Amino acid sequence: RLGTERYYSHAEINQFIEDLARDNPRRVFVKTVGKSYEGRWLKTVTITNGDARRNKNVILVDGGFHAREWISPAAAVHLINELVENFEGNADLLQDFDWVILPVVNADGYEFTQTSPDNRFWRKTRQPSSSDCIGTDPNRNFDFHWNEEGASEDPCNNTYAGAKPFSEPEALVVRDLIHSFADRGKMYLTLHSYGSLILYPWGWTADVPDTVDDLEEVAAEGKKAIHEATGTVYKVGPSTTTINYAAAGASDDYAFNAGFPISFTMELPFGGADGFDPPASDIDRLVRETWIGIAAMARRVIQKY
Ligand code: 0X9
Ligand code: ZN
Repeated sequence: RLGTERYYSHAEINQFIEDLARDNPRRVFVKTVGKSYEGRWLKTVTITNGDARRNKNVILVDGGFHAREWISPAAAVHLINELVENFEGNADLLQDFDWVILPVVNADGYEFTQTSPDNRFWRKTRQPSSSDCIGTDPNRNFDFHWNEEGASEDPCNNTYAGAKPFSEPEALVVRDLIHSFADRGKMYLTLHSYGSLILYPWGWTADVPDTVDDLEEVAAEGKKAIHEATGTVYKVGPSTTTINYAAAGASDDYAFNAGFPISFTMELPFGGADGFDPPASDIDRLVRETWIGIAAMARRVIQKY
């Protein structure tokens, strides 16, 4: 089990999920799903209840899209810990659903922010562009209304959409995961920071989907559970009007369009001086709180689908 006393590296997180699979061979499975631009292995962990039933519905969670949002991989790790170590308390969450988690999507960027204080607030990937500037915003790189709104064509911009859709190997990995669960994927959750928000589609337009009531109902469940547990006030709403900008080419819209009936970006709370840097002493509180929200949303999803 990884603790919450500090932020862990991508390599440590990979080691942790490998160890977990080795120690729980009937319930936990690790799969290498791709490689980052710089060659880091991207691994998913699938958590089941060990009953060997195939093709259950799936909840897909990822973290670490944006390099500097360190609390996101930490929350993904905590969720893995909870589902595996406290599996009796969470039996209902694994009865008819499997969970698939990719804790650090942007492994290169995450590593970059962790190896020098100067790079702490790097956001993008690390693949060079046509200019001297490095990196693409992986959350503008998906091929759904790509580069139409709230994305930049300037490789030096923090929201650079990339030379073409899916130019980034890390975004391709998430795309393939999304499609691999297209029929049985019921909730897609991508963990970001910051803002204390649960955002649902669309994020590329101010329009809302026909199923807005379902999205609202599930998200409200997470908001309520968190408020009751800790007093933290999350805001729930359609992405574009809630975060106050449209941004096309993001993974949440892509997953929703691909068939996940529930798809959320969860923006964890502000922390530290810049919002992206909650002190290590806050990790435990934040990841526990996040898990409470996720579990509540999952329970509602399991009821509904
Ligand atoms: O802008 C983003 O990518 C996300 N916010 S962050 O501060 N973590 O960068 C929000 C994405 C919301 N979803 C869509 N716009 N589709
Ligand atoms: Zn983000």
